[in-house]
Order: sequence, then C-alpha cells, then structure tokens
Amino acid sequence: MWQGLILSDEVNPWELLVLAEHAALEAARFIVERRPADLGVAETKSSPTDVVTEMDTGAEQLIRKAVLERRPDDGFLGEEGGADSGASGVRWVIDPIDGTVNYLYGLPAFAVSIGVEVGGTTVAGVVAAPLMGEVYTAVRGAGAWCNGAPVKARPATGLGDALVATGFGYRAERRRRQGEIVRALLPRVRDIRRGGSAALDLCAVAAGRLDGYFERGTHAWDCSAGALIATEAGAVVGGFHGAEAGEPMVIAAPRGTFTALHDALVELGADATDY
Ligand code: LIP
Repeated sequence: MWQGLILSDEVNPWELLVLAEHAALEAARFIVERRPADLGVAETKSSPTDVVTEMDTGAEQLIRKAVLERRPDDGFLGEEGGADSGASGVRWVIDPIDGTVNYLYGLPAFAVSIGVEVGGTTVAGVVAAPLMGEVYTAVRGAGAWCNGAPVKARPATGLGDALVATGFGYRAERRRRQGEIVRALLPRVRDIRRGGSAALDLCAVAAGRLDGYFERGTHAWDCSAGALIATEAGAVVGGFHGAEAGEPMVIAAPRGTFTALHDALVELGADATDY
C-alpha cells in the first residue's frame, strides 16, 4: 500500500490519522467555544489584509501540544508557529484556521487542517469544519472520507460545464492579475466560486461539490491535508506543466477536467511568474 515509503514500526498512518483527528477536533472545539465576542485582529503578516487572530495562534499551540504529548520527536510546519525539524522523520503541517478572514467575519467556511508527512510524503490528513459539521479524512492509498463516509470526485466534464472555485492572494497587485484571469475564464466555465479556504475547496472537489479548484499563492499548510483528501477521492492535484502542486499554482480536478482547466489557465497566462 505504501509504494516506496519505508515506514518504521512506530509510524503507522492510521495511528497518525487518529492523533491528527483528535488534535483537529480539540482545536475546532476551542475556536468555536472560546471565540471572544469581540474577536479582533491580533496582527497582520504579508499585507494589511493578511490577518491573524489570537485564536489562530491559540489553536496551533493546542495542536502542537496534543501531538508532542504522544510523539515528542516529531517536527512541525505551522502557519503561525513556523517550522521545527524534529528527529523522527514525521512532520505535522498545520493550518489552525484555514479561512481566517471568514472566521473573523463570522462566516462558516473555515477549518482546522492537519497533514502528516513521513519522509516528506503526506500519508494522512484531516480537515475539520466545525460550523459545517464536517470532518474530512484521508490515508494515502486507502481512500478519503467525510464524517466516516467515503467521498469521490465527480466524473470529468468539459470546461464549459465545470463549476470551478478559486482564491485570491493578500497583495493588491497579485489580486489584480488574478481578477483579470478570472474575468477571462468566466465565460468559459459553468461558474466560479470563491469560498475563502483552500482546504475546504479541495475537500469540495473530493466530495464532488466542485468540478475543479485552482489558486496561485497558497502555502503548504493551506493544502497539505486537502490535497491528499482530493487525491484519495480520485482527483488529480498538481501544478503547471507537470509540476507538483505548490505556491506557483494548485489545480485540483478529475483528470479530464484537470487538463482542460490547466490548458485554459496557461492560455490565459496564469503560469506567468511575474505576479
Ligand atoms: C486562505 C486560503 C485561501 C486564500 C486566502 C487565504 P488562510 O488561507 O485558504 O485559499 O484564498 O487568501 O490565504 O490565510 O485563511 O489560512
């Protein structure tokens, strides 16, 4: 099942998933039940609109603590806490609140996202969306689930019939270019959705609620778990010109739709590197 992946005895992806789900549910409870009524912006990052709340940092600390209590030698890459290498070869890729702006504004489309890597390969992932009542999980080679029920991506479709989601960065210049690409793409697809959380957009592809998703500028923590969930649900997740999904571009869609969306985005210059 784990093609080419040497897993030492104490690294069992199912056990990693159980711990990831436990930590994600604890963090999800915290960000809902302990959300201050007057929640505000604690600080900003890459731009004035790239915000962090005290709940983002609190939730990440909670997740790290839950993991370290059981696996003290593991490493981390977290949106708020940064990277710690660890000694076990296992790394936890954490977005404590994906969709922070939605969370700040009281919109329900936010989630706790945790991907677990062994030797650099994501082998387990969880995306917990407390206000949507949904917990997506996946184990590499074993499938993907929502609230324990298997999920499957939609069959491929032509671009004209595709419901596609995307997202926009925090820098004005990038947003201007992304807006131009969406304006040109709009007449060529069924419609566009902007949910505000890459993790939930990838899970929506996995659950057959979208035909595709694409975005420039996401980070590993936004997509680590969602990419595995979409892949295990039968979607292709990748970048431009055969590259892996990453900051330059994430595209997720069933195979046929992936190719059509990829080629349309290239035609529209979305693979340019100057934005
Ligand atoms: C969000 C991403 C989303 C993107 C937003 C933001 P965050 O992550 O999930 O896809 O469009 O601009 O980056 O900042 O809420 O963790």
